[in-house]
Amino acid sequence: MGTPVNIIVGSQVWVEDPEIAWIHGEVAEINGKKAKILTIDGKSVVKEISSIYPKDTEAPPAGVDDMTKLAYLHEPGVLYNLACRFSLNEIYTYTGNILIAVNPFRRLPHLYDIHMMEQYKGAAFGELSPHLFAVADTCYRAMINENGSQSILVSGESGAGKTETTKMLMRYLAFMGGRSNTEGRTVEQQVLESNPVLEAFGNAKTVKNNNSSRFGKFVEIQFDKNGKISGAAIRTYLLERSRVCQVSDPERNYHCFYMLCAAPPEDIKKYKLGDPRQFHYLNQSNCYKVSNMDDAKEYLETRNAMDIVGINLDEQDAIFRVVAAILHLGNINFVKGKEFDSSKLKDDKSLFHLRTVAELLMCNEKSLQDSLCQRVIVTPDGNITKLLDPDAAALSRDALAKTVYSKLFDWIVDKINNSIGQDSNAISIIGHVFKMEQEVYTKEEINWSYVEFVDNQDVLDLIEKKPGGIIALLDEACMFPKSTHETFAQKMYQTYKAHKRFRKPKLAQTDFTINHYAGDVTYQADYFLDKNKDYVVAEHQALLWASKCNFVANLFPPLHEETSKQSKFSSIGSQFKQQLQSLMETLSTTEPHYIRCVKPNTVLQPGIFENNNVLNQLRCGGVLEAIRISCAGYPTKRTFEEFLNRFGMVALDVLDGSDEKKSSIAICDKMGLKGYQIGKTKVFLRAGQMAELDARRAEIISKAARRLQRQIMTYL
Ligand code: AOV
Repeated sequence: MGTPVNIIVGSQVWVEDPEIAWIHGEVAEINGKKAKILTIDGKSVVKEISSIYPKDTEAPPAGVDDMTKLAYLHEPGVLYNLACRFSLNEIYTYTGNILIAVNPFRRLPHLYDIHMMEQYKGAAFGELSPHLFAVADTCYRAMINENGSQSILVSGESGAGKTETTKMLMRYLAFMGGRSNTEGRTVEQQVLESNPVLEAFGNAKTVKNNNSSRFGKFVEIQFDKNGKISGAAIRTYLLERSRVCQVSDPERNYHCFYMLCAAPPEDIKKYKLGDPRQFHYLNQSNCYKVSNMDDAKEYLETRNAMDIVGINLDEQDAIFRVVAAILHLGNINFVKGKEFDSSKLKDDKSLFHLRTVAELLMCNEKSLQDSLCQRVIVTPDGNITKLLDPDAAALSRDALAKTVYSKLFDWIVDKINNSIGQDSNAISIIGHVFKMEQEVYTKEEINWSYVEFVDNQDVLDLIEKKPGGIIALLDEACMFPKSTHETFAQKMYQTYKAHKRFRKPKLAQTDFTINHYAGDVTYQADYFLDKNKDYVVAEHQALLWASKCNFVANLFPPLHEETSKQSKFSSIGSQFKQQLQSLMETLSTTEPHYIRCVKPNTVLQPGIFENNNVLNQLRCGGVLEAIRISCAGYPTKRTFEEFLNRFGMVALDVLDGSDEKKSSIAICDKMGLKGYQIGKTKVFLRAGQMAELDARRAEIISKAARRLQRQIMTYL
């Protein structure tokens, strides 16, 4: 960010504060490079001048709807502006072409109703208050006018509001591109209804969000040349598999498990379910209910949404049979068997659950037990059967549960895609904040000087490079049966100890920190390995492929020898990378629009704005980075009129009453500003120059006030 200049005694400034991030104060003394500041909480602090920022005393009390309208584009200014707006329920703010959306944690129904949609329809961007509908509308119109694909990138941490934002975007696009319902279900209805289905199977209550999507999502909505919705594609990334069999208090497993346990009695009977507290996969946590969520009602709604997206009743039955089977599977326990290192079912209860699983999955009971308690190892001399001890058998059981669940999830996503229908369409990312800025400069016919973009290739190399990157090490670790997250972490510490982007946090056993361009992120290597292993155990595949239920069998088609060898070690890490790459390719051919969601507090309550927390998200989300980049250009733009109104007084002697442009140049020159630019209608100032002018202005005002005071004194 711009280096603050011209801080003088009496300047209103922002000072760093450990509790509220930035606090407002007034400079009381300056001593060389340090300043003493009296802060509004009554304290006096001494800071390096280079660490304090000028506060715009003329900022409108209700904030500005676009950060680029701030006189000073710096971190505290941005933060304070968001906080002001949030307190007035203004949750949307632009930063140039990025829309920042702060989660209100309360329903604001009017904000998204049909009247609102009508207003934004066709309105020029920036004409109305910032809104996600404005982004959607701009996108829609650009698509029609330029006949090119568009993309909207919605980002933010867990619980920041991405899913809600995406839903509203989809709703707006359905409003714009919908057509009257003639042939039953419309595409847009199906697109909207795909949400509850995906959420039932892919969302769960976490500490950070009561309805957290445990997968990445990319939604493509396709339009025909008349601007009507013609298809949609939903791509999902990296469902969190471990949650199926490991839940920590106070979180929950995926919603569908609790919904099914709250189903009408006939379904409960059919699937041999009951109280969720009896199931190991659910009772590891004491949390069974989510506030404002009625599982029984959600069950019926999910069934209904399944109808709409084209999942027929037989398929629905099969899906819930699989969900129930997973719950029963979790209750199969093992104890030591007769032979060395072998295992057998613990008791009659376990036998009951084993039988129920076999029944629900329509597979052979004995084969099911064998697939859990033994492994066949293929050697050049033939196959050897290895028995599994009780711990290994329990792991095998969990692996089966995870595999079945993730295949089920993939099936649902595929099904939705198939029934909505695809209309192939293709379509840029990053560096774009930049391009837009350049365009403004070009329009104003001013020189554009190249601004260096932060290069983070070294971070990408650290993660992705083959061989030697973190993902490559992870893949390698997954191939060694004996590796643990400790050995994986040790290997990383050793390999990257000299890498300037990699750090081992003090005291950490298995954590590691990567210094990304936007800041440090610490990752936990615990369970990294487990989450990375995605291959299907051959025994499990064979068992389920033999199922008498077509639905189940089709989730586990046999693999070709060749592909099976290869894909066996295509870990989730590499898959994820490949998926991301293809997403990046799609995005690089489209026009991106950015929405950055911000979570104002960690208690998920309305009305609370935690400064440090928000700041962190702005830093990591690249918002401040985007601002930093624009600061490197000409962050402050003012029309000649605005400029003269504010700064005319600093150079009354040089004003040319007839020409605003000449007067503006004269003021800048008299003030000795370097590197500013004059456009056709605006003055473009470099970082800090606004502060410089303001300081001069404040000086003149205070001198004038003193003079006036002296005059009054003389009269008295
Ligand atoms: P996420 O998608 O960003 O988290 P969500 O979209 O699920 O976050 O939002 C979390 C919760 O915040 C929602 O369930 C709503 O209660 C509330 N919320 C978010 N946006 C709004 C809004 N515009 N108006 C009212 N309430 C809102 V995650 O899926 O965890 O990454 O994985």
